[in-house]
Amino acid sequence: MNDTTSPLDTDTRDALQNAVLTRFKLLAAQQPGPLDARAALRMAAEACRDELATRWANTQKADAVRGKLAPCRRVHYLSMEFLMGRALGNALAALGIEPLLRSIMAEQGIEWTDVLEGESDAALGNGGLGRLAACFLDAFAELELPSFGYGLRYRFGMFKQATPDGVQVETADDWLRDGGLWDIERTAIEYSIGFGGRVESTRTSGRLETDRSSGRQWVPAERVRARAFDFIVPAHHGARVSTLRQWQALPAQAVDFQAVVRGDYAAAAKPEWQAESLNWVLYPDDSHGAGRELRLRQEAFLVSASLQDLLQRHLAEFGTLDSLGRHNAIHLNDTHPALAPAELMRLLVDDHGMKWDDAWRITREAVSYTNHTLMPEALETWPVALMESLLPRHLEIIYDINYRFLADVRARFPDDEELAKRVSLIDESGVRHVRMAALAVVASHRVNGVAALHSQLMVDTIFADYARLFPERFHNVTNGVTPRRWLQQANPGLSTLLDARIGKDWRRNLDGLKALRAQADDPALGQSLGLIKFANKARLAERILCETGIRVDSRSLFDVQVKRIHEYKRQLLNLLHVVARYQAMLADPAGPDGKGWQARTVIIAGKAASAYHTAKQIIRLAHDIGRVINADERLQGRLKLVFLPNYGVSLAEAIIPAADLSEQISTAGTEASGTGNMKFALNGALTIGTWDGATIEMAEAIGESDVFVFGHRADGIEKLRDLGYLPLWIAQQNPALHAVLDAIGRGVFSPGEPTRYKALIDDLIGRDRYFLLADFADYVAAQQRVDALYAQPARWQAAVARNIAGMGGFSADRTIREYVTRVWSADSLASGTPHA
Ligand code: 26Q
Repeated sequence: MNDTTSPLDTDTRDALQNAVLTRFKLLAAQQPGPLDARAALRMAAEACRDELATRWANTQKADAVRGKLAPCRRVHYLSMEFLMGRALGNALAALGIEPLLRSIMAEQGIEWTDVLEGESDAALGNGGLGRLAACFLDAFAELELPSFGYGLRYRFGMFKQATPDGVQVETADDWLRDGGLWDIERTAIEYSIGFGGRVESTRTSGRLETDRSSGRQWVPAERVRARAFDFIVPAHHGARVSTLRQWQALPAQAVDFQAVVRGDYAAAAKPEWQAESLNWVLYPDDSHGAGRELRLRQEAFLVSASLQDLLQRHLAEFGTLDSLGRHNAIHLNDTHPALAPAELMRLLVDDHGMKWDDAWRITREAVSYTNHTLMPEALETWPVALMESLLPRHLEIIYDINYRFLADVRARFPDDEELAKRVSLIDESGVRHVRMAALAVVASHRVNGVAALHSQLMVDTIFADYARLFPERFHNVTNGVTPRRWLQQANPGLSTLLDARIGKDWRRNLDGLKALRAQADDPALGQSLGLIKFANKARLAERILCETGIRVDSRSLFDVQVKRIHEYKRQLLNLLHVVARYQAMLADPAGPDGKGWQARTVIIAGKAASAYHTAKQIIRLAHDIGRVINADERLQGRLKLVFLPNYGVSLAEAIIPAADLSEQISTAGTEASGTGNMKFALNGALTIGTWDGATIEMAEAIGESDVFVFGHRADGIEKLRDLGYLPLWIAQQNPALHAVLDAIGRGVFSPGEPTRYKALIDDLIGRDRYFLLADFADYVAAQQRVDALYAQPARWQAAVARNIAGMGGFSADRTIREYVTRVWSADSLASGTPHA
């Protein structure tokens, strides 16, 4: 029995084991036929769920008492995305009953990995932002933070990706096909959500007709119900849990009974379809996705249901709304839930009769906002006309907030009308749009970026005007990842080694990893690290063979880039290097130092937004290059390129522990933080990367000499841009680069369609928006340093050990502690006077 993952005393654990066992036997007895892995999965989940539900009830009771005794803010993390992945392995580890389940399955003759891998990923997110939210829930539970994550229960999550002939094909992710395994339907927790309609004035002849102080009341044209489904997230070192409450839309009435009476069955069924279409599908982040009505409906639906839930809980606990801001934090995961302040104002002022100024103070106390991108085209805006038709009262409230805010700006800067224009919540430069980031900044008492550089650039660029107006609001909280999922569960081999070397406490106190640094030069440690990595690579190699038919050598250097496919992340730069290496290997088989070429397997995975043509071309190019290189016998298998389809949390758990080299090669200044970078280093991959996002802070913590840093820094990129960047000139100066571009552009890798990549290459030579060519030469040089170090296993492994040792600060637990002190604590309200 592994006693590291659960601190339960023996009696409690025995009781839990007995309960699970009894439940399991009961379920097994109800099975009609012999048990298969799928049925076993359901039974295992159900057996865990009972215990989780008990812990949930206990947690809620404790939080209600705690809220009354010592005011401690309850955190409400609003996010359109939670990328939870699979839950069974995590639940069993947290409850400390994995060995028990394993032995039950063995008795039943069921393969344990079949059970685990039979579970679908809950892929209700695009990428980093959604996975961060999931890591945060894990930390909420672990740190015993009174909290709720609020999201949508999408019927279809992130699409499944197949790549026949290298072309991305998207199919529906029908993850609820067999019903939810984990979530608990709360039939009693429902709220009514309105859309459309009009706003009525409740004043007649200048007098209040009702006691509502706004004198305004929204009369929606449509209503749907939001029903709560709770997904319970266990702590690994305690009996507390955190909650992910996901809303499911239901028709206001199950059927339109009047239509049934008329015999119009088509009309009778229609409302159902309309309501359920609300949380039908997760929108892909194509960074140009604004303006879609269904998306705006989804955002409003999430926000309204979550805030109604919060209000009713607060009222039940305290009986008054005055203290709402002191006791509740409402956190906006990017601008996607940025309607929250408008909706909270509406609920407080229109529905609860509060005065505007009181409601605004409470709103500002409660709300905080994290920004995850600097890319101007990714900043959310909504056409005023769309908002007016769908959310007329919210638009009015946004106008009112803006009116007061701009009056204040004009009072402080009377001669600067341009400033007022720039900071206005309404963009009037063309068709009028609501600027969601502006709303989020103005309504929050704290705004933060997700890594030091990003937070700095945020106040220097997109939010410069707001930072001048409200300097005290802006902070940095660098991202982190949960070591429970990303080390303990994903890499049992390394976990066991760490336990033996530095003890078991790193799971809850990742800082403890630094003790490994003193042992970095121990040859025995290096050897163990190498063996564990080799075993992980061998497992991945099998999977690669199985899924792609490509045979790779587990002794080769595994060079990995896995993340969403986006131009700024520069998967194309990676491909340019692969082709350069290919050409160099053919031209000079002896290698740069005459000792032959280091064998490499380059692995790429990631999804492209379905409407993002260039990203899809990059995926296709990876396949085309791979097809040529992998079949070229002159290389004797010393270079392979693999694109693994359908990247997601579970695939990440298999790939990351098997990586030798982690590619973090975004254009400096574009990747807000990155969190994959952290998972790789934690699992003993060395990083080749630009001076960008959290990679900078990782390099500082690890020691720059143990990270392969290359390329222009953010200020250098800025300078290039200002000077008038000429990519063509760079291509002409560098014969190797020229040959690479020429080969791809002429169709060497796409002989059946030689012009397939002409536009891609023309764009690189003509514009190169992400400065690939500017960083190419330095990237290739850094790759040579990688080869040279890998050829010296003892030195490589010592660097691996120092990398792991340096990662203690990148736990989501540290991140959440910082949010608590800087953003969510009652104290954070004291510093920085609420302004508008
Ligand atoms: C917006 C409007 C309409 C439809 C979709 C969207 C949309 C959806 C998702 C826009 C953006 C996203 C996701 C962004 C994201 O994942 N950002 C990443 O956040 C991570 C966590 O902070 C960072 O580590 C990454 O650097 C950042 O890219």
